[in-house]
Amino acid sequence: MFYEPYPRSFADSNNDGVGDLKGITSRLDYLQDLGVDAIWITPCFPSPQVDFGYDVSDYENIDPMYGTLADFDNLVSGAKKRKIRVILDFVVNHSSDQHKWFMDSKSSRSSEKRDWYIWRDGKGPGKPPNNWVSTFGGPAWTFDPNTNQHYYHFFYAQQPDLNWRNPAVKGAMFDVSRWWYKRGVAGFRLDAVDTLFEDPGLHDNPIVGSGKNAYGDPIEENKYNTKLPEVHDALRGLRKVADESGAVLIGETWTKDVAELKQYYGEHSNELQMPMDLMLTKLRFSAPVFREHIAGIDGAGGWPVYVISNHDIVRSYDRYGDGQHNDQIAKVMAALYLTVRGTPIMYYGEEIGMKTTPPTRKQDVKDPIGQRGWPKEKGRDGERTPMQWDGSANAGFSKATPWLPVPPAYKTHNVVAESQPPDSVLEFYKQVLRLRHINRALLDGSYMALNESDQTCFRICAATKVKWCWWR
Ligand code: TEU
Repeated sequence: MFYEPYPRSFADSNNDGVGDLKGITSRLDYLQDLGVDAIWITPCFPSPQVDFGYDVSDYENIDPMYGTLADFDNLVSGAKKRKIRVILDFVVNHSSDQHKWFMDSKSSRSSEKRDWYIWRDGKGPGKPPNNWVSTFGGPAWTFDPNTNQHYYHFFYAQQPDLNWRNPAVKGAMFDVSRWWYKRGVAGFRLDAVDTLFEDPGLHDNPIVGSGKNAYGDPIEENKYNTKLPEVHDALRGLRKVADESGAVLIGETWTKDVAELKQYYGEHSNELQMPMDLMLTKLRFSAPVFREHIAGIDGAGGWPVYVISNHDIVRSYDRYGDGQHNDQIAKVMAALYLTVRGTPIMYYGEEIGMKTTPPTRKQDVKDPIGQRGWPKEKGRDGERTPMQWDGSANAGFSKATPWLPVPPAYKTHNVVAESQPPDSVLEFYKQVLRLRHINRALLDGSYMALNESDQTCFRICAATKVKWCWWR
């Protein structure tokens, strides 16, 4: 079972209100006891933190806010002692605009790094090269008056897209992954892989309908700037490097259907070992709906990777919960995704039934997309609130005021309070995970749905012989 501790919000060791690597290290016993086999840490590299670390200004270091490389090494060795592997987040599509590569690229048209990013002439004075809008609002192009060209960014302007068509960029990114593998990293979660390539002809994207999104932009189909076939070449390249170290690649793969998800494993199983099934997060709580979906994923030929929550979406507790039986529903969901054939990836706090608590006033919003899209888009603060460790001030996350407020529900839903009652969400998670680790059928058994006409979801596992891989 893979666990995602969002480092800002997991545990704060130096009491500055922001979580850090030493904080994660201090909670390794908890993670081991819970039944965690690997942790995926969202970006902890040096960053101006415009997108809370997804704007990396140095791929081969640790942001002082989170600690040092030595702290990272301690975390890896502490985890290893507990048979927990460490996975990092690789922001492959873009860097920060403060990365030295981009600063160099921006400095002049003749810069050696000019072609490391996507620079184009506008269609005319004040006009961007085409109609593409950023998924975080506004145009996907920003004009640089110094060199009189626009640069492309699928996300914020502070996150310029790297040019993956440039072999030097590819090589540099492959080297970054090697550098971390040598340091003991067991693999990467690859961020936003769909957005790696853009149509070189820069065709305008089709506009869908006449409405506007939360940012006031026209709604576009990302036909020419996402999911280009070249993405798979890049993944094959990254996989080759991963194979040198026996590492695993997880993909942030937002797919429309099973057929699309299947492609990410690679035709010869030579791309991602673990493309995430994020479609699961969009289903309503219904046994027949889940059954149909899981049958599709299980039958796709690859090793399924189930995700029900992460740092970008409303927590599963609220999404599947009916407002009355949320704890019970959280347990049903745990039983489901922790026992189906595949690897589950759990977001921190799911095991105690944490809920999403969005800000109620615009001035409290920290996530820029929430500031930009308020009130329609409140941003992602609500699912990033501090981990609720106990019933003391700040839920035991920090002695200082946390960077995001601790929701009132921490009084009932916290690790200490849920460690005693045998029917708590936490105890349920622990019991299921214990079973998962001792029962061969739950580890590598095959999947068969039972009672298909019934509204309840039963299944059976029969042990089969499969090649052992540590991430399974
Ligand atoms: O998310 C990519 C992504 O698809 C987002 O657009 C997602 O749909 C959005 O956050 C929902 O509001 C990844 C990271 O998970 C996210 O935290 C980063 O902000 C983003 O990449 C940019 O690096």
